[in-house]
Amino acid sequence: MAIERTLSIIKPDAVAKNVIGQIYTRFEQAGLKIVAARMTQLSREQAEGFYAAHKERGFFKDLVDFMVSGPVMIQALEGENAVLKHRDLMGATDPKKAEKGTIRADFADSIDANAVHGSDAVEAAQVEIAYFFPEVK
Ligand code: RTP
Ligand code: MG
Repeated sequence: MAIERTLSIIKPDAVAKNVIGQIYTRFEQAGLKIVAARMTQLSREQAEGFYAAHKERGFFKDLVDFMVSGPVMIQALEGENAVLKHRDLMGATDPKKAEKGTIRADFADSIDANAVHGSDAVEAAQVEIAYFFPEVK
């Protein structure tokens, strides 16, 4: 299986709940290694640029408003099958539909405040990692 990298964001709701460590433990226990990390508060420009693929969607403004509402913890994760493995740890976008034991089932409150972001494909991960960690090769 291929060693991949994926971009992960612990969103403002989960940072506010003080569960960064619990989420990091899940990454580590799944064999995902943190290869870059930064806590920051996103500007509107950064959040809009990051979610540009969604800019025509009805939820875009709510998504950007939420992502700039407080600090986020951004990390690049590396490991076997990292993109899918991370998506499995996250659970479904809507926490009400997320499987028990996933990050969103355990820590998220709503489809807007859904605790984590994860790249959805290897190509997207490369773009997203370069967006936040241009120094990481
Ligand atoms: P993410 O990009 O944050 O990892 O989430 P995802 O792949 O599971 O979901 P995506 O379709 O990429 O949507 C990005 C974020 O937009 C919000 N959303 N709201 N109200 C809605 O119907 C709706 N759909 C999506 C969610 O917060 C989602 O994480
Ligand atoms: Mg997505």
